[in-house]
Parts: sequence; structure tokens; C-alpha cells
Amino acid sequence: MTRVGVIGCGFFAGNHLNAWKQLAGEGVELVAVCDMDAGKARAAAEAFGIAGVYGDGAAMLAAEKLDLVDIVTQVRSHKPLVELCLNAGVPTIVQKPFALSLDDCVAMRDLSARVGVPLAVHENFRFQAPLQLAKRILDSGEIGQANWARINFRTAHDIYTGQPYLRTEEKLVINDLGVHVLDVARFFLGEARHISAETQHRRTDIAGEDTATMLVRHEFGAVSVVECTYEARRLPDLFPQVLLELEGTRGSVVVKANYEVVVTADGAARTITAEPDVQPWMQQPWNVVQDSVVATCAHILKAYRAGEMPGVSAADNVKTIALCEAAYEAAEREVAVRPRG
Ligand code: NAD
Ligand code: 89Y
Repeated sequence: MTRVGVIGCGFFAGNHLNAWKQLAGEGVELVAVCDMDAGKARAAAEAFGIAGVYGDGAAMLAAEKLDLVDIVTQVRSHKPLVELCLNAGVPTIVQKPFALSLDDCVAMRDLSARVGVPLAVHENFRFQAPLQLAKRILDSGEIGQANWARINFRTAHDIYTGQPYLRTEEKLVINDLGVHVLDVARFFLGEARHISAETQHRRTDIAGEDTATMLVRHEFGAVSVVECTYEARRLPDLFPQVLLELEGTRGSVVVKANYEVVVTADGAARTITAEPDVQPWMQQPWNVVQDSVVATCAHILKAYRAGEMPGVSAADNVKTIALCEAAYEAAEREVAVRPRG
């Protein structure tokens, strides 16, 4: 049995709570929730039948015997909460973005190594069902060595009502979405040698940039074009699907709208549909993300139980954050930038 406590019961936490509940069959027990807003903690506890309700992470850790803490708060609270959990010896997961500065991410990664307590980042977009299928096809060797990709997330879905804090972030789209799509670029093509980026602030009633068009040269020579925007006014709006075009020496994998995956290998093409596993608690248009939350939780849980590093470990995510930092610098200085580390 893995006893899980969740810190943060806001907009996105319902997906984590539902995911852990869905994993009950795998031996997960949701035993405690915590939110500094007492009403939100109580509401989550009632909705999910959770006995432990707390307004403070330290109180939760002192009172409960937890095997895993899942932090689903906004980014500025991540470092103190991660430190609290790791110093209490509890394996921890923290939502994206890991932190706003690379130095803070490195400090959390290093603390995890020093105290010998695992830390992972809930980076879920690479777990979207069609991307997982594309990765399995790539790993099978069917399309040969991948050497070019285009990854995009283009939407004008109203994200600001559910997440009003996004309106006031002065660095918006790379920190909020770039973390996902640059992570996907690393997932398929490996580490980045350098990145160039153009950012745009197309919507005038928000504080930050809402569009980023990035070009990555990867260590092994591959190139990716990585795009994310909250200001693409087109229908159908595919929020929150990530699209992918991946080309290799023998063929390609293209993830199109609505989970259609076209695989071309040695001159022959076939189409597969990689639908997310839709559960009754999920709703459109979020279900591909909600399914990826379950997959991310299951992946990290399995790795922690086996004493292994999850694919989305803190050490892995530091490289995505380094790429985001380099993208902001590249856009500002109008040059290609090598990520730190
Ligand atoms: P939110 O503000 O709606 O909820 C956060 C909750 O955390 C609030 O209820 C707040 O009271 C609580 N909180 C803050 N500090 C706390 C502390 N120290 N102790 C206890 N409770 C505390 O935010 P949200 O929209 O749910 O976003 C949370 C995180 O999820 C963000 O990092 C966001 O980027 C991320 N997110 C991820 C995805 C994804 O697909 N991976 C999607 C949306 C949001
Ligand atoms: O904050 C964003 C994320 O991480 O995934 C989708 C989102 O909620 C809005 O685009």
C-alpha cells in the first residue's frame, strides 16, 4: 500500500486526486489533503472521502505516515514545499513548472540526492497517449534514426478563467507551456546543443508573452521546431492536444488532430488512432491531459516502488528548465543560446 498526501487543492488538483483514486487498484491510498485555504482542503477531502485534512504541509507531515507527497501548488511555493517533504524523508512529486529559476531547480535536485529521497516533476505532456505511441514506434526502430521534428501546441482556449494567475505572469508561455513542449522535444530527440527563440506578446490585456516559436539543434544533430501559443484563433481549437511531426532515416510518425497517428516506414503508410483512456471523471476537452496525469502518476509510482529514477525525475526536468531559460535568453539577445548545465 502506498499512502499518498496531496498538497494544493485548487484548479488542477482534482485531476491528481482522481488519478490517485483511479490507482487504488494498484495499492494507492489517498490519506491526506492539505491546502492553506481551509475550504478547499475540506471540499477535496469530502469529495474524495479522505480522512486527513490539513492547512499546513508541516502539520500534515507530522501527523501522517506518508509514503508519497504530491505537490499541486503554483510555482512560487514549490521550493519550500519540496524542501519540507524531502527533509521529512518522504518521496515527492511536484507539479510543473519545477521552479522559475534554474538555480532553484538544481538546488531541489541536489537536496534530493543529498538526503537520498526521490523527487520527480509531474511533467505529463510526454504521457499524452499519441505521443507515447509515437515514442514506442521510434524506439522500435521502424522509422530509423529520428533527425527532425515539429512540435506544436496552438490554442486560444480560455485558460485565464480557470487559471487567472496566468494573466499576470510577466514570463508566461515558455514557463507555462514551453516546459511541456520543450520536454517533448527532449523526449524524442535528446538533449539540446542550442536554442533560438522568437517570443510575441499578441494579446494586450495580459502581462506576458503568449507565443513562442523556437528552433532547437539537438546534441546528435537533429533539429526541432517547437511552437506554443495561447493566441492561435483557429477552429477547431485542439486544446490541449500536442501535435508532432517526427522524421527519421526510414520514415516518419505524425501525430495529427484528435489522436490520429500516421506512421510511414520504408515507403508504406498506416494510420492508427491513439485515443486517451477516458474515465467517467474526465471531461472534454481536458481528457487527453487527464489521462496523461494518470499515466504520469502511475509511471512515477512504479519507479519509486522499484527504487528507480522515473523518466520525469528532478534531474531530467532540470534539463527542460535549462532549455526554457535558454529560450528566454535567446529571445532577448536575438542569438542562439546553449542551455546551462
Ligand atoms: P491554484 O492556485 O488553483 O491551486 C493551488 C492551490 O494550492 C491553492 O488552493 C492554494 O491555496 C494552495 N497552496 C498554495 N500554497 C500552499 C501551501 N504552501 N500549502 C498548502 N496549500 C497551498 O493553481 P492550479 O491552477 O491548480 O495550478 C497548480 C499547479 O499545477 C501549477 O504549478 C500549474 O502550472 C500546474 N498545472 C499543470 C497542468 C498540467 O497539465 N500539468 C495544468 C494546469 C496547471
Ligand atoms: O497551465 C497549462 C498546462 O500546464 O497545461 C495546460 C494548461 O493548464 C493551460 O494551457
